[in-house]
Amino acid sequence: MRALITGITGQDGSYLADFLLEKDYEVFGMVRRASTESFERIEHIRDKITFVQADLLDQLSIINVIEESKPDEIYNLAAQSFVPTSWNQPVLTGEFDAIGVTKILEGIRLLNRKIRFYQASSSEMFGKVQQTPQNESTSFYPRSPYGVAKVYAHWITINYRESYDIHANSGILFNHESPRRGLEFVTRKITDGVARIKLGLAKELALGNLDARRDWGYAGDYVRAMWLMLQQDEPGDFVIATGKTHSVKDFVETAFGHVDLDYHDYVTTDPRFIRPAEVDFLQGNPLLAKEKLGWEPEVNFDGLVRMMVDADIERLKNK
Ligand code: NAP
Ligand code: F7E
Repeated sequence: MRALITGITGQDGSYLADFLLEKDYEVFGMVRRASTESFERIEHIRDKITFVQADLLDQLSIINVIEESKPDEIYNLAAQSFVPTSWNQPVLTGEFDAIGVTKILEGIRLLNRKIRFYQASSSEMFGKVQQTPQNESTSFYPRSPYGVAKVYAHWITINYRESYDIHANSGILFNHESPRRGLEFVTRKITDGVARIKLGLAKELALGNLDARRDWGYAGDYVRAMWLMLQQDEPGDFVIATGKTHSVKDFVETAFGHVDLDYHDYVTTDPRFIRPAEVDFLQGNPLLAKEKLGWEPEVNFDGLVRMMVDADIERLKNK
């Protein structure tokens, strides 16, 4: 089997590449041109991946990589994925995260409609939640340009499924984290901060809204669900989540507690990290994924926090 992964240099792309290589896939990774490489997360497997250069902004480049890699499956993980940036660069976020998806679907439509497609949809589409817990039929109410762009991407995926009979799938993934998570996202910011404080490299950690609640899972578990979707006879939309919700404060408390520190001594709040519109509460219902895909998460909240804190301490120990 041959798979093309867009966003292979990102958190999910790296775990998915690990997973597919284990399954003996031939893996093609779409990367964009940069003056310095950002291959850190895939350094350990880079000789097993065939890299193809393209950009979500460039339709012809996408057509060329599909033609070159001749994939059975395409996983579209590439995106501008940081919510705060979507207010500073709303147009770019729309171009990447919404129209970029149409460009890949157009490539499939023109070149080979048998290619199975995975779209990285997001719990940010639920935004100001209309129902709890959120499932595949909960209405969307996005609260950021990122969320709005992902709603477009979600519906264009469904539209190409219905219009052209393409095996196009949308995974509505709730927040998933790991030691490979980008440093600006709250979980990794916290575990990196805890590690620095524990090792004497920092004195405090400034955060924004500590009351926001998320359904946090482990990225390594979530990429398995992406693959499972593409193995089904029928394409579909699936919520992927743990079903449990925790506040940012819970995450902070657990992370500091893991290294025997009291977060009250170190955490400050800074209005710079407060968003123009917030997603206050998310909790997914992964029942359909359990029933149809046989998918369940293996790492729980405490296990995830410990894994991330330990990895950051190990990384920073000799600095
Ligand atoms: P990430 O770590 O930020 O990775 C994003 C990837 O997209 C990087 O490889 C980046 O490449 C690539 N990219 C960005 N703009 C591009 C462009 N114009 N052309 C080609 N490649 C481009 O994100 P992630 O956490 O792995 O998330 C993967 C996907 O799932 C994203 O679509 C995200 O929106 C979605 N999602 C994530 C979560 C989550 O909790 N992690 C939940 C739901 C949905 P560079 O290395 O060149 O920057
Ligand atoms: O924020 C609060 C912040 O940036 C989580 C992306 O992968 O998941 C991610 O989006 C919460 C928010 O993730 C800080 O206000 C407090 O309520 O880690 P985050 P996100 O916005 O939920 C979804 C599913 C995606 O699809 C996205 O691509 O934490 N928060 N203090 C903070 N957030 C950050 N970043 N930094 C803080 O200092």
